[in-house]
Amino acid sequence: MKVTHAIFSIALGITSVASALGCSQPASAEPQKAPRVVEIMVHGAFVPDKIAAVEGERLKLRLVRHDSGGCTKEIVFPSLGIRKELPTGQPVTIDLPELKAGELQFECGMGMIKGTIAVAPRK
Ligand SMILES: [Cu+2]
Repeated sequence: MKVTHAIFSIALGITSVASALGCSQPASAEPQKAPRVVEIMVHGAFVPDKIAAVEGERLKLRLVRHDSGGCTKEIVFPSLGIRKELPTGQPVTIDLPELKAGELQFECGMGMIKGTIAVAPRK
């Protein structure tokens, strides 16, 4: 009898743990789409240097620099006030804010190498 009771308690315990885990997912009021990951290779240039996007989209840029020249050691988004160092061989991610329609420029720290994110207006 005692054993039966113990087993029942354990079973009950497992059930409540399982249901607690099931509820641990945060209930978001407005489900946001995960940002789109765009890989950019940096090797004396940004490859690709033209990226197409749509208004309201969120991008996560993943940059890997392969060269070690001074020019590409930084990436700058002048209009967003973003400046990031690009250590050679180390992936760097940049989360961009929701994109506005138009052309978003990015460049190296000296403004010599450039790239563009062309953001098409949403219909
Ligand atoms: Cu440069």
